[in-house]
Amino acid sequence: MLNEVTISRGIIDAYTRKLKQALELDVAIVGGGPSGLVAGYYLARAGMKTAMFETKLSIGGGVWGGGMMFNEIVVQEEGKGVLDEFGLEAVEYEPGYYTLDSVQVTATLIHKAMGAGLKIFNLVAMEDVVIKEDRVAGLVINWGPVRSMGLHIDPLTIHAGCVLDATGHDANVVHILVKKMGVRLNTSTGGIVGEKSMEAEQGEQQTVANTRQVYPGLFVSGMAANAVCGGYRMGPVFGGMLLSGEKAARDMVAELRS
Ligand code: 48F
Repeated sequence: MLNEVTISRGIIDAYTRKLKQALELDVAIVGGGPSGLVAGYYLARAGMKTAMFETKLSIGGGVWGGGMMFNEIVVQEEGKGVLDEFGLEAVEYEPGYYTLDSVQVTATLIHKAMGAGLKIFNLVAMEDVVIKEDRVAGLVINWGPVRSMGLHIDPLTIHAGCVLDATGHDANVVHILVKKMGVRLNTSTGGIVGEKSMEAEQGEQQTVANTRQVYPGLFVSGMAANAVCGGYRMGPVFGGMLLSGEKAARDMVAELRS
């Protein structure tokens, strides 16, 4: 006979165990889009204790919807290596342009990243960062719905060796840091440079070039990298997002091992 209370206890105990294990991390990733998921995969595979915090119910950010809700994405030649790493088969549309089903891409990125050891907390939002000795040293977190409903409820805190802002166009982690701490960033102006309009070729290259540590302990990837360091948008071509996640992971592993 199924006992409803055992079901409840199992969920509460399992979640509590998972959350307690995430209180002290090597890397905390904010945002569950493609760059964050790819970073999470490579970090976990490198043995880094990594967790992802995503404010929404679903993980995957801007991949699900493809281009204007046509649920296909394009990946160019440069991103093919990451697709192969994830076992994602692409259809060559024209030389150098591959199409993939966006639902399959999202599901696969999540599946592989979790299989590698990434822990994911959906419905959990970053609302602030922890600062220790002029370094970002963790996150202040709260339930996503608490934040979106503006409820007056104090948050909880986690510590992390590095934080990755993978929150897309909004670059929410960097915005909070600059707003509250008035710090100087590792960008051309020292501030948030801002995202430019559409130019896919440059945007894709800049997404990778802009992936970096912008303040001690705080890295940026994906559209957040272009929003913070200044770069064009590129729309539903995703090679740069995948390569940005890979580079962010590489840089954070190097930082944590230094
Ligand atoms: O925007 P998003 O998919 O991140 P990305 O890795 O990829 C960008 C592409 O999807 C697309 C594009 C491709 O050409 O331009 O836009 O840069 O996902 C960002 C995720 O961060 C979450 C948000 O809900 C989304 O799923 N997020 C934003 N703010 C917070 C957050 C926050 N404060 N706490 C937790 N999650």
